[in-house]
Amino acid sequence: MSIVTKSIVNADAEARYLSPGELDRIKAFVTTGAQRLRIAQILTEGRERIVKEAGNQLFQKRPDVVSPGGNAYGEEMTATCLRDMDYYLRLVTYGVVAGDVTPIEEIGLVGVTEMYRSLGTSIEAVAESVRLMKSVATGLMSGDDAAEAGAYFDYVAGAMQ
Ligand SMILES: CCC1=C(C)/C(=C/C2=NC(=C\c3[nH]c(/C=C4\NC(=O)[C@H](C)[C@H]4CC)c(C)c3CCC(=O)O)/C(CCC(=O)O)=C2C)NC1=O
Repeated sequence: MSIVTKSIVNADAEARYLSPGELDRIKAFVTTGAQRLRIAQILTEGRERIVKEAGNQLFQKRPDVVSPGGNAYGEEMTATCLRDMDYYLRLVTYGVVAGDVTPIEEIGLVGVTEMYRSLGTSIEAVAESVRLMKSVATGLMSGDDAAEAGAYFDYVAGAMQ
């Protein structure tokens, strides 16, 4: 939910006008709108390159995951691994557009540790893939945009403990 919808739901639940604090937060959201949309566009247009380059870097750093016995060994499993990276990049774009990590949390982080444990996937390696995507993606942006986008990648990687 965006900050706008969330504030309205909260205010209406108490049949009151939006508070000065809520209006300030909505103002900040609107003011940063152009930047957030620009970032989402760069990530969306660059998604193939971001996933591919970060994936290659991951498999160089962690050859064990794509070696016999590794969780992403074989063409099909490697493709599934890259698909998961693409999932997280997509969720980052949702967070950037919403200006809020809640969509990322709800769609991709609730129960993530247990899920990867049950799949035999190293969550540390998934977190590393997110950090590598951050580095490739922020390399496509100016400093301010990179800092804003980077925070969402950090949030995802940080949740993968
Ligand atoms: C949008 C929310 C969402 C997420 C996040 C998600 C993740 C997800 N990743 C999965 C599998 C997987 N995920 C990986 C990923 C990796 N293995 C590694 O060693 C690497 C470190 C890593 C890539 C960076 C692999 C290889 C599998 C297949 C594992 C298997 O079938 O044994 C599965 C099991 C079912 C399937 O194969 O599709 C799920 C549900 N699904 C979702 O709907």
